[in-house]
Parts: sequence; C-alpha cells; structure tokens
Amino acid sequence: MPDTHPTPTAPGGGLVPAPLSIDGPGRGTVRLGADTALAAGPGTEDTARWLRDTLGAAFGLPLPPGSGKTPDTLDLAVDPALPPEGYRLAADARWGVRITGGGPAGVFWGAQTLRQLLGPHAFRRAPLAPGRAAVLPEQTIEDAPRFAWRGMLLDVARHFLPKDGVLRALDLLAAHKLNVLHLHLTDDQGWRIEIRRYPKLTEVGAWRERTKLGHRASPLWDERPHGGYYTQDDLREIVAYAAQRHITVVPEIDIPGHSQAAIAAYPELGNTDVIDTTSLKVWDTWGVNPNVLAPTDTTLRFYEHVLDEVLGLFLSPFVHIGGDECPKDQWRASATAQARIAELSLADEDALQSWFIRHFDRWLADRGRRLIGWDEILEGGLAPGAAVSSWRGYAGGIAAAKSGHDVVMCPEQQVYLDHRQHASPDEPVPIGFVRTLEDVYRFEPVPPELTAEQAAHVLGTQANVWTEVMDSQQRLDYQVFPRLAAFAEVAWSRLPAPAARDYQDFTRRMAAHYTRLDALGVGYRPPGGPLPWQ
Ligand code: TNX
Repeated sequence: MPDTHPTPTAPGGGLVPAPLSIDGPGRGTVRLGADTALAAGPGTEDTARWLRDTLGAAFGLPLPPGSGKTPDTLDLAVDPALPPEGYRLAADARWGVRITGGGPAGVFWGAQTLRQLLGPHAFRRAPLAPGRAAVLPEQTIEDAPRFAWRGMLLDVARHFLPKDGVLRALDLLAAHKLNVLHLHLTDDQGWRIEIRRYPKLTEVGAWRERTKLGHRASPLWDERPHGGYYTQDDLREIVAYAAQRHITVVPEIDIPGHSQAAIAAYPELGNTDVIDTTSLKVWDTWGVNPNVLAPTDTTLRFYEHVLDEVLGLFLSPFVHIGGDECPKDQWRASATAQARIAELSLADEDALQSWFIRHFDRWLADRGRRLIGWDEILEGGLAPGAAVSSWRGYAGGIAAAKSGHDVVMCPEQQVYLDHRQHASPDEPVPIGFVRTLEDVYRFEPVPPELTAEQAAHVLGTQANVWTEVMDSQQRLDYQVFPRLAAFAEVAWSRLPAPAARDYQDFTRRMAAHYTRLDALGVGYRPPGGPLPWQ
C-alpha cells in the first residue's frame, strides 16, 4: 500500500512561511484522487492551471473541471471580503478542499499552502512507482501577508543565469510566497538585455574575456570567456511566467555607475575627455568601478531609448535605475561635466547625480511608471516620486520614509545572500559578514525609530543575491537556501520582535521544508555544513 498520510509530522504540516492561523489538523483526512474535480471560479484560472501542472504531474491526477457543488472537489474562488493577497483554505472530508482568496493572488498563495500540506511528494514532477496519494488532514487555515513587496534580487549581470534558471527561480519564489523578482540586468561585468536599437550592448557588452575568481583581492582569473543575454522574447516569457505566479519582475538598468559594459559597447557614453573610453572592455573583476557614464545629453537620450524598450517588456509599475556606487572622480576631472554643473548652477557632483536621476524620475512618471533606486539616490536630493532600496543598512530607508518616500528594506548586513552563512573555513563562498539562517530569521524590516505613519512607507523587503562568487546553479542554491525560507517568513508572516521569535519552531518546520526542497532538487546548505563537492 502506498503511504496514505505523507504529511510531515511538524505542527500544521510544517508550513513555511507560517500562516496567520491554523484550526486543526482534525482527525479526518481529505484525499485528492482520480475523481477529484477542480472547480475554478472567475479569476482563479491561473491557479487552476498551476495546480494541474504541479499536483497533476506529481500525483498523476487529471483534475477535470467541476462545478464545486459535488463532494470530492478542489474548489477555487475569489471573495473580495478577504485581503487582496490573503486566503482561507478549508479541508473537510465531507466535500474536499476549498481555497478562497481575496483576489487571484490570494487564491494562488492558498494553492502554495495546499501543496505544502500534501507532503514532499507534491514537489516532484512525476509520480513515483507505486505512487503516493495526495492526502491532507482536515483543517482550516487563514492567512495574509505582512508586506506587499516580498522580493529577491537576482544579479544576472556578474554571472549570466540562463533563462531556465530564471524560470526555476520564479517557481522557487512562488513556493515561498515571495512576489517580486528584482532582475539586475546590467553592470560593469555584463549587459544582459537585448536592446534592438543598440545591438552592440549585447554583441559586445554581454561578453567578457575572463572572470576574477573569488572576491576582488584574489590573484586569480579563470582565463575563459563568459557571457550571455536574454532576448526580448526571453524576457516577455519570463515576465508572463512570473505574472502567472503573481510575481512582478522589476527590471534594473544601473546608471550612472556600474556601467562599464555599456561604455565598452558604446564608448561615447563614457567621460571621453578624461580617459580613452575606446580601450575599455567589459570588466573582468569586482568592486566599485571608476568608469561611469558622462552626464551629457547623448547619455540621457541613449538611456531614454533603452528604457523605452524596457517599458515595452516589463509590466512592473517600478523601474529600478540603480544609482549606487558612482564614484565622481571622472566628473571632477571632466570639463564637460563641470560645464554642466555650472550651466545648471549645481552645488557639486552629488547634485549632478541627482540631476541625472531626477531626469529619469520625470521621464518614467510621464510614462506612468515609478522610479526606484539604491539609497545613494538620496545624496544631493531625492527625486519627488522616487522610492529607495535601502542597502547600506537602515539609515537610507529611515531617511526616505521620514521624508515620505517609499522604501524597500534590504540592508546588506542582514539580507545579502552572497555573504557567508557560517564562519567555517570550509564554506564554499567565504566572503562578507557571517549571516546564519537564524540571523536572517531575526531580521526586522521595519526599524523601531519609524512612527506608524512613516512605517507605512516601508513597502516591504528584499533579499539580494549578488553573484560575483556564484557562477553556477549549485552555488546559487547553496547561498540562497535555506536562508530564503527564513527571509520569506520575515516578509510574509507577522512575526514578533526579533528577540521574541521562536527559532526552534521555525527549525522544526524547516525539517519538513528540507524534504520539499529535496524533492525539488534544490542544493541548499545542509544544516550540518558544506557537502564534499563544494
Ligand atoms: C554592493 S548593493 C553592491 C553590488 C555588489 C554587492 C556585493 C549595491 C547597490 N551595490 O554591486 O554586488 O555590494 O555584496
């Protein structure tokens, strides 16, 4: 007999992130079988498709359409009385499973919970012989997220991640109820988005001759070419695949720093009166790069044309324009930049960066979008509608929220997943602060110094995955998991203050969650430390 009760033994089925409330589990069970119908109410079609693709494949269930009136039904419905991303999941032996969401997204997050309740087998892509039954205990779960922006940044510029890896990342975000993928598409080390008007951005800018191994102080390069980019159709596919999962893809085109790949492709974008930009190549090392964009009309027009194409591809209301780590030395030395400062009566080079960012704030606002940038965009004055990604600690986010600007909290000390997760010298990526699973679990996105009104400007939080030292899917998996599961709970669940959080309860639920990640084939850092291959 196949195992009819595969649900993990942790309380509440070991849900991660933890829901608001669980009434149950009761003594009875609900079994989804060959006869179970899927009744998809208006607005739940994408979740129905997703359930057929995942549970249908894992358990060999046909899930034929049904009316919701018969017993043994998986019933999906929208009830606007619930919060938009909230849901109620009720499993009852008399009629089956009913997921009601405040909106289509709520239904989808409820379906993610259902998958977890069905045990690790629900995360496989085909049934095992002799097969497992899809069974869950009777219970009722009420749930809704704490934050609207529950994100992960994926840096596909430092190491290109082929499209399949991005789609897989979207599936993993969805499984953790995360809803923003911030795609860092351009940097000194590579330009990863096809721009029809400027083909050299990818012909030249997407490739580098070699790559620094390890962090920037390392003396070694790999001495082989690296590169790749997404075509516009790839990006349309990524955006649509994300939308089916209620995930927004926020594109980042980093300006005016982190732009050497663009300058290597189009040397006129650089400070040509300071250096010979025709000799620049796509950068092959890490750190803060002095070769930044020239603050000229040529540059503004060029990036308007780039952003025109970006807006055509991405549905996100926010467009990230970077703004981080832009050294001003070349602007200090450039007669062109100094003339611009004089012409605009600006105080200094910081104000010139502000002028640059404000230009794109207005440009995006005119097109119905909003600008978001790293917290350096606060220096020299923030553009009126701009939102801030607070990465150099909380200070930028606090200042922005106090002045009425929206904030995404992603302080590097807490949620940079490129940083090592253990002090052991065997750790495969030995850079940065040690940030353990527990450290991430105790991360609090809203600093206590904000009033309730200011705190309402914290749209949410984001874990950032910079890939200087992550050159493969295995490395990514190892750095991102299990910490992303802790992060997801911080972003979704209403946890108490950091010191009062029940980490033991989280680790008990993680025991169940590791079996899901195993079934998915995610190469997470095991609780005991590195594996031999690393
Ligand atoms: C700082 S976060 C950066 C990135 C690096 C990261 C490495 C930010 C806006 N800039 O360019 O990849 O540190 O941890």
